[in-house]
Amino acid sequence: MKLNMPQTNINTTSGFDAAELNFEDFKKIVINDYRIGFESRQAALLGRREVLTGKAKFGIFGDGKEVAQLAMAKAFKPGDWRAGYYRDQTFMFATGMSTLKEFFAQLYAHPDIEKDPASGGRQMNCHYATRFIDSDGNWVNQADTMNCASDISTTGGHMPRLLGLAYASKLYRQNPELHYLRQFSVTGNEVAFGTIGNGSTSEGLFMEAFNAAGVLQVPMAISVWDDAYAISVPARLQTTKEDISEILKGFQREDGTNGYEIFKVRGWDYVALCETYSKAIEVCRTQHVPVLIHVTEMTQPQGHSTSGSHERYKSKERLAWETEHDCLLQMRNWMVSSAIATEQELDALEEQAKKHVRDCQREAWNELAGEIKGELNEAAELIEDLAQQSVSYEKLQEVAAELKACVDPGRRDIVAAVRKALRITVKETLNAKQGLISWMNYENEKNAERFNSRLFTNTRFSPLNVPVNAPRYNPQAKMVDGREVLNACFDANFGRDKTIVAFGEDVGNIGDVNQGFAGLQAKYGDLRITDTGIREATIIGQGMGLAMRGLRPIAEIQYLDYLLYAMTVLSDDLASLSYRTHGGQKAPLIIRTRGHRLEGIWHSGSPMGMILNSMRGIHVCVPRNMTQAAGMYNTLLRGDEPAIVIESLNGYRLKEKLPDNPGEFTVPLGKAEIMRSGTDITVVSYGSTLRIVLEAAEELEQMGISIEVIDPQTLYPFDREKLCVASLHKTSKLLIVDEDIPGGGSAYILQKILEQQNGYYQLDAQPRTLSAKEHRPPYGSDGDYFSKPSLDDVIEVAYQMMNEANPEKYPAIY
Ligand SMILES: Cc1ncc(C[n+]2csc(CCOP(=O)(O)OP(=O)(O)O)c2C)c(N)n1
Ligand SMILES: [Mg+2]
Repeated sequence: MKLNMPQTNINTTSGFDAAELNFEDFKKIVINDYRIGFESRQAALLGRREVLTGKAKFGIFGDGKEVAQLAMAKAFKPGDWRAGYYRDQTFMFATGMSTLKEFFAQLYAHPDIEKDPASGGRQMNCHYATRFIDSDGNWVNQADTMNCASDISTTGGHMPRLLGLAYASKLYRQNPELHYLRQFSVTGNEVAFGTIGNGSTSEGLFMEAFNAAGVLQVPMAISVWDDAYAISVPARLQTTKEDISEILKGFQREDGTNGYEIFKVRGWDYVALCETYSKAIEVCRTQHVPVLIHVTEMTQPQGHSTSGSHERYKSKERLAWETEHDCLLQMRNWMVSSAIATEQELDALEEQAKKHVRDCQREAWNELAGEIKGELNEAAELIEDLAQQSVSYEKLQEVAAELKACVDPGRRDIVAAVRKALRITVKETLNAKQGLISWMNYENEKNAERFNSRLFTNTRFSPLNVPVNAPRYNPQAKMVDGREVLNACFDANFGRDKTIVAFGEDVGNIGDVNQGFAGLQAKYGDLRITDTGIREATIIGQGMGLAMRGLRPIAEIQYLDYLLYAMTVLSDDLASLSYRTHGGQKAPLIIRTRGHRLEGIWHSGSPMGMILNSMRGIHVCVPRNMTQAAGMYNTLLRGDEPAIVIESLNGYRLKEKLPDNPGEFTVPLGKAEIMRSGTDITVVSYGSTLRIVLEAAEELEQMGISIEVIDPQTLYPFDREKLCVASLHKTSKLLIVDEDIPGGGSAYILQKILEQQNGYYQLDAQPRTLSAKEHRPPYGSDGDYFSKPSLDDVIEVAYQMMNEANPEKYPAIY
């Protein structure tokens, strides 16, 4: 009998094929699995203690879910992906994607990617990720490694991304033009594994992703860890019939239909779990059929998290049932009764495992504590030096003594002590002060890297580094509808780069509602230009997953007002990806949408404040016309960071000159442009209102008022060359015009110019903003006129500003 598997690895689990395995080998694998599960349980128990004794702040663990995860790990292969939630520590240990020591490093928030590769100390414990780009931004070979997309705390929030990770395999399999990209996929043989708690299947995002995967037929394997609770709320109040696989039965595929394979298995039954995962993942991987594995009868030995105890809401009977059905206990009993191991052997294994976990915990703690101790000693010494020279000797000695007496000190204790010492000596000139300040500046730089860096991946592939390339026009350049400029841009890019895909509602067959993609599906095929269902959140997730796997998606949200339905994914997942992995993951997704004024309450929105306030980590482009939009797409498609481009809804049919190089010219991000020079007022505006401002400038000119009009072009980044403040040097007056609500996008711009660019010091009049009304714009032209800034409004506000400055020259109009 030969061993049809890799050599048993002592750290990770191994798959087995019972027919090929002798009993001794089989035993070894099972015992090794039990050890991994038991160590994981010990980590959870010890982790909770570390929180309760104050060494860590919060803990949430995977105890009670170990055995299913051992089985899932057996089916997980290099090239595969996980997108899951905070219960998956056993799976991560069993696959080797994480270690016990890293588990504790994250629990202690060790801000170092060497210690906590998942997040560099930024995420709560059990929030996992593998680093799939290096520090230069290069992709690692994803086909050879096991991959874990970075977890988020919002339950169900990862489901849209899971869809995209699975969808990438479909594209890699079905589009032969992508087969050369072997560092990302081996012809789509990868499965995207998702995990979710039973309670979180109540989230809309779960249902949306579930349906979409059934339509798309992608290799997505969802495991529901069902412990019958969601914190304190029982299944009865969560799920119809208290049974998620029961109610999803309609998704089961039948002869001649698409759909799912659905499995249900108990979470303490090792053998059944191994069989189920083997079978489920086989069909998922080979046939690209999505599967649901509903794992029932799971438990929570320590309750939900360190925030409370489950004795408060679980009955005695339930607690007793959980004790009896503890999956590791059940596995152990089965091992003994099946002569896989004796009680004594398992006792010995458990003793050894406990010690090993303890050792890993201590090492992780000592490494962080050691670093901090070193810094603390340096700071305390410098404060004592300062005390020697200061009139506040005693106070400073006290600060140093308090610092040295700190139990389990953190970096904030050290920096806070140093800042206090500097405040105490604020009125003294002392030699020792400079040493302390230099030390603090040096440490603050390191702390900024630890805690505040990598909102964007910021590597050489950043769109900010894409070379600037001007549009070229030949003398006979045609004037065309704006949408045709975009169409030419997309066509050229699709021809140039086979990894680019675009999808969204009505994007495929008709080439989007404004025909930017018209004709391109016929030319490039429906795998590249694709219609989707009405499901904004998972359109974004679909794009995010593709972007993480080396493709270049353009995900379209039909109208800006519908972005709300995708905000959770944009804000929680996409925008935070680089930050929460400390630059270890990227998803260069481009979101294409259109907005600003058109017609009616849900087609005229310009919620720029909403976007700017919730999506830091995504570039925000607001092109004034389609040529600028095309240039931005050309830039973004050559960079590797996420961005949203908001085209002006009412601009598609305006005539623009068609450049000769529509797929090549670039518009740099953060480059503002002076649209018109003037001397009296600096007016900053973007998108649709910019046209109104330019029109107003003509009439104002006739009234003797000269305005300088600046288009920032992108709101984030904003005017990197500080043209706005330079303009204020000339005009000393600032007016911002947009069509968001008052205090929305315009307040953001105001902060940028007045505070960041120091524009405040140039003003000789109150800065003004002119925006839309607080309500949404009503339908019809009158609704628009009385709700959005009009030509008349712009002229009058600008005039009022001049009237305030010089009422004699500019008497009030009315
Ligand atoms: C979107 C969102 N809503 C609420 C929470 C708060 N929360 C954290 S865990 C949890 C319960 C989740 O239950 P379940 O999905 O069954 O997973 P379990 O913890 O039981 O494994 C809740 C409500 C959250 N993290 N995210
Ligand atoms: Mg639950």
